[in-house]
Amino acid sequence: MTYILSDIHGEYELFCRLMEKVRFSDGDLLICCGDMIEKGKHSVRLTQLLFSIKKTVLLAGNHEYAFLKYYWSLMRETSDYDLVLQKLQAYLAYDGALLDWDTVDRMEALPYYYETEEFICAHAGVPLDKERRILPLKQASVEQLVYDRTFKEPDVLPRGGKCVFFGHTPTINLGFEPKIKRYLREGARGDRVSDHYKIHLDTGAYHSGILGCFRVEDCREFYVGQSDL
Ligand SMILES: [Mn+2]
Repeated sequence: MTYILSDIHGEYELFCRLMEKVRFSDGDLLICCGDMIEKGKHSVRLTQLLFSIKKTVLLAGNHEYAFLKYYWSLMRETSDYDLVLQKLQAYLAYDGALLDWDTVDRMEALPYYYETEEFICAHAGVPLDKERRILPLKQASVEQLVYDRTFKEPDVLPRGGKCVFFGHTPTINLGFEPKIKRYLREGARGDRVSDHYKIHLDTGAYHSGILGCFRVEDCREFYVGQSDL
């Protein structure tokens, strides 16, 4: 099975409970659409756990990107690598001391989008042309993929057959429940990914205490937190 989620933001316990709830196992694929770190306390512990899972597609969000920009700026300033690591550990505050070079290297290698025949994943969304067709992702800037706040708007529905999974803004900020928000195509039932224009994944785990994921094969949603809704 394939499970997609986003914006875990250091909420290690919630993430573990969610994986238990779906009985996640080695044959399953986990896709995380970015923002694993910051806000919650366990940025590094969570990131290292995600890196240890057998089958994953982990994308960078704006928080990983900001961390990497800080890292690159330090590397331009000094060749004292011990100092660089110390500063990066301080940047991730609460559990930053756990940060090692392997984790930094793996964060630097994170992609910014993921595309299949059926769907696209990107942290903030995808760039669209005036007719709302999805522009080639290879040409998109990192800033567009991790920061753009227009894609979340309910009236921004991408044309074409692919569903777009994204996060970045908690769904509660748009006046919805702290759950995954689906945008169904006209007349579609919603039991296939292709029935959706886009699926907004950010349950605002850090603020709401609720973390959800979406299962691709049967389009079921799973939640932990607030008595699991
Ligand atoms: Mn974000």
